[in-house]
Amino acid sequence: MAGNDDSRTQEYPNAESDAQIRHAVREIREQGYCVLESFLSGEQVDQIGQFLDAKKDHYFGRNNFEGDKTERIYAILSQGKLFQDLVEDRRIMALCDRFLEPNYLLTTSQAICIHPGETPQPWHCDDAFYGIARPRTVALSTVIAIDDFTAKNGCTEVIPGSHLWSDEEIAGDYRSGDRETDADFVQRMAGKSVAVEMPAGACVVFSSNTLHRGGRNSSQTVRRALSNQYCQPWLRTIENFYLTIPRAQVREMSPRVQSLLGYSVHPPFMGQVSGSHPLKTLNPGFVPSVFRRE
Ligand SMILES: O=C(O)CCC(=O)C(=O)O
Repeated sequence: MAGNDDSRTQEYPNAESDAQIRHAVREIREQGYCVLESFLSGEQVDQIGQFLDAKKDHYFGRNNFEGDKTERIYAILSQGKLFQDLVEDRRIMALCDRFLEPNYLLTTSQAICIHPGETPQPWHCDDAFYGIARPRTVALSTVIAIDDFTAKNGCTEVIPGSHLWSDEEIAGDYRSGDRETDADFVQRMAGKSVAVEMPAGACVVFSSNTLHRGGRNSSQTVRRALSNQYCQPWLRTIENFYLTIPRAQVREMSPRVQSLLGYSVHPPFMGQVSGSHPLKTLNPGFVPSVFRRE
């Protein structure tokens, strides 16, 4: 995996969080995932829970992957500073600094609420659509629990160690369509998976090439979560935030979030706008040079 320079965590000088990050880096490297306990405060959990409850029943998935009993609210960071603060949380940024190249991007930011009766998602990796040979590190995913995550209510499930599997070893996982491409895949994974049970406010972080899925919800209540995911600065992002989030709103966001949304240049010139830095597009009246009158 990328990022062997331990000095980079020194950007986050608090000794306790530094130790937490070092431990998390080790776990992600060794088993493909880690859990950050007490990631959110109780107040944040309550506020996000209330927000999600107010939005309930309008965002059901359209296929077995999204989940027809699962609600997904994409571009959730557009819904307030509360969500933007989580996108640029210093612990997550420290992990991204370790696994991704500078100028990494936010690739998706969504709420995932699994309703009672939902079946397990197909086993998948969040980077399956990038044609780069495995094992690779091209993205980092987070799932933040807004409810206690249990094996009964559809907590995230992971296959420890699968981030190190080759393309041949992983063959049969979900790529597109409705289910895993190999009918035996689920059987082959049985006994290898871990249900990531964790309290509300905790966060599971995993390498994008770790096999995982949202579990079956056989409880009577909704399992609510947020998922922010980050990718290398030279990849196409899952969500097209340029077209989702109005520039007037991006203008009010922090410099870090602006950069994560792609208002940044990956040297020497990836992301430029008709020869200008993309941040210039946030100035009212900006006109790309190609459209300017002489
Ligand atoms: O909701 C979860 O626990 C995981 C969801 C997931 O892996 C996905 O939608 O890509």
